[in-house]
Amino acid sequence: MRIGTTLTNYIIQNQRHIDGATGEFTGLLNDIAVACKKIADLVNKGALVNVLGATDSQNVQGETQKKLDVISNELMIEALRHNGHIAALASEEMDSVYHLPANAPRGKYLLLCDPLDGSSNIDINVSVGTIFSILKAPEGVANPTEQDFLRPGTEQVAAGYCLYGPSTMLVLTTGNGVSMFTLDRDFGEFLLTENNVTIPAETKEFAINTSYQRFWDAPVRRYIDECLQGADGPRKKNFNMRWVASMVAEVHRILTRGGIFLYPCNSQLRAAGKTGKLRLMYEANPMAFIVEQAAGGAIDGQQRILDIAPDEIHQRIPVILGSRSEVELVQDYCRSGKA
Ligand code: AHM
Ligand code: MG
Repeated sequence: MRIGTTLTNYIIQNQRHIDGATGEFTGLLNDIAVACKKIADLVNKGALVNVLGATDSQNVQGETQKKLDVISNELMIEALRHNGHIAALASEEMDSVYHLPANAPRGKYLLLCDPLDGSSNIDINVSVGTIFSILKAPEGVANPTEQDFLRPGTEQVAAGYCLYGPSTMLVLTTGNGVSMFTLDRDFGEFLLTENNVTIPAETKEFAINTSYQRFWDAPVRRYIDECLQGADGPRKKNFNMRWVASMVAEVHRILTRGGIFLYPCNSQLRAAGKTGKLRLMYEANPMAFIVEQAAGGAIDGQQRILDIAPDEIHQRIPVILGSRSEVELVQDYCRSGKA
């Protein structure tokens, strides 16, 4: 598709090729884009509109919510609840599934989202993002339950994220490659700036929070240790390292120039009764879909993330994603359990 095409045009043109398309999917993506533009505006204005800092509430995961976490969640709901494009919504910031008002028309999609990912970066003016995942709703169910959301990532109809960085960018897959759109603030529209995004298979850059090093399992320790040995070690090349602490920014970097991102489980998380840090439904699945559509890999260590059958909506899992050959190497180490 032509570079410079608006997101709306892009979606309409893509939908023409889908049998039985009614325009509802176009409407849904437009709703999401509207919410993202509003969030982008607030992130951009920051302290000027008093949206920085924490609230005194916690989310279901026991994390203190930032003001912008709560506001972004409200903006997503506001953009979607009366338009008839979704049947229900689930969010990292809400304990349970959000049901539409009784009088609101029901659509045929389920939306899952992390309204503002990378919360620890909000107050320090570093990139944050919104992540979303779209599933088909079960037919004839007015108020879908949590059970209806528990589908493996392979069933996602679309997934994407909006990165609030120096530029605001919306990155989208509908299962037919990955496209990037940049927000033209004068124009108020997301315009296509890159099509058929492909992650290079090889890389020399890794991203992991090394402050947890003493809690890592042996396979992760081995992989990172070999990267750090650089040209003197078994990898025979020097590696660079990055850690933004915003998954959206890390994935965006990997889509742009390759790399591997690891947020493994570790003994500290396990001691706290957790199975990982990142959430399967709001973070891992949509990012895995995008990364795979860009020729990369995404695993939990042992298996492909998209194949995981979820047990519960706020489930956490280990995430390793990025350049395919690196992800496969980590998987080999994890499967053989070698130190
Ligand atoms: P959040 O959804 O509460 O913002 O947490 C998810 C974020 C990811 O974007 C990022 O990769 C990770 O948490 C950073 O965690 P840490 O501070 O442990 O390095
Ligand atoms: Mg998050």
